Amino acid sequence: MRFDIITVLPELLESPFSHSILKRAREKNLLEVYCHNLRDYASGKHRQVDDYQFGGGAGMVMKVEPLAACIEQLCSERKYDEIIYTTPDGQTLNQSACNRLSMLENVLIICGHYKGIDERIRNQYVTLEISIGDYVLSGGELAAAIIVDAVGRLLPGVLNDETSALFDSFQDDLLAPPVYTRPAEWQGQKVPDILLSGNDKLIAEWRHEQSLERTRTRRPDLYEKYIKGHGE
Ligand code: 6GU
Repeated sequence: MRFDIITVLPELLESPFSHSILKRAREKNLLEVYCHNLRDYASGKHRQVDDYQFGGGAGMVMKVEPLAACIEQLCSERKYDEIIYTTPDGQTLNQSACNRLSMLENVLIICGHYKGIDERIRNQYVTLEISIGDYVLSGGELAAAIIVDAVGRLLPGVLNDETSALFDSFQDDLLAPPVYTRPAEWQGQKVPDILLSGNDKLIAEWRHEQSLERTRTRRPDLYEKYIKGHGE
């Protein structure tokens, strides 16, 4: 899978894809990530990418022409399955959206900045608008990094234990159960006996119960959805 990311801050996106799981995914050519500096597509002495908004008001707006030039260039090189704009007024990212995106070949992400991008770019090119939650970031780069991370790790062959993504929090609408590693006792806190029992069936049942209980107390909204879907 290939991501192209249009940004005014390419430096901000160097590190997130250069470590651990995503680094390995790129080395194995399962994941490609290319960042494009919007300023390279701006003209004039100042290579201006933003401008005052019509109608007045504080805050700059990302200009049409550099974005259009960059998008047109990239679209002439390959067909994109989605052109995503990261914005607080987009649909909130969730696991099912990540699952769907992980099945695509080419995805272009436009990182918003300042007051956002000129509405005409959204009308003309954008096919999907994504927010990562109900709070405001200073720019869309960290949101883009989150999308690539959450989607990239789902690609077949990226995780060592290919099944492990299936047991993530949210993958079946339940939160993950608690986990422990050595030592078996620390500061008077003991690892639950059942995890040391070696009984895989009982362990699986315990984990499922813990998932249910955790979801019920922490995310009643998810719990409702799960119970409705599974008839428990
Ligand atoms: Cl995608 N961008 C910005 N600037 N703020 C956000 C966001 C995105 N998602 C939540 N807040």
